Amino acid sequence: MKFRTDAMMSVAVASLSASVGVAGAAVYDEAVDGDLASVADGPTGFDVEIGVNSVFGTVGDDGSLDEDFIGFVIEADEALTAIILTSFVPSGGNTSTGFRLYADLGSGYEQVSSGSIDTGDVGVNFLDVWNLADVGGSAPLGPGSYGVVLAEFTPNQAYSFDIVVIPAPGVLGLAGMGGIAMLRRRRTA
Ligand SMILES: [Ca+2]
Ligand SMILES: [Ca+2]
Repeated sequence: MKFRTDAMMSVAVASLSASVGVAGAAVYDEAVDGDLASVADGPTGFDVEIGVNSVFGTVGDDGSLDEDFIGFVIEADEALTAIILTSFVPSGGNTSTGFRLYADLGSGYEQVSSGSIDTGDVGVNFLDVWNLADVGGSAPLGPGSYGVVLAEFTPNQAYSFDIVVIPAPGVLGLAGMGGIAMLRRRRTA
């Protein structure tokens, strides 16, 4: 039973990913669009769209602290299903970089979860890793202003990650299936 519900979830997620993958989505590439702002300066805005939105950057440039802070808005008819690390290339003998979730909970952006990445985290959806207690408890996350911060003192750590946004009606179905899966696990436990 557990296998079947997990498989059903996998199929649902895969079909969702496939359907949103064809939609137009945005790219923020520091090499093209400029260095992302520091935490103190507030986020550089990223106009995400339904689909898989990709961010490419480096932190720690020039041997001095370079934080990167990107902010994006999930609209009322959208939901945030994943923030997936797609690459990480450490340098300078360091193996990890801070990777933190921010949100504007009504009085400006603040950190809602700490965290960090290393090369073993490529492919991981950080909505399954971060503490989401302040932003609804679990993915998918609803409408709001979110941000991601990367911070590292070692020069030239390169990273990329995807921000996956879906239409809100699809979220209800997925959340419903998740609820069913949880119920079934509880029954069989
Ligand atoms: Ca940067
Ligand atoms: Ca920066």
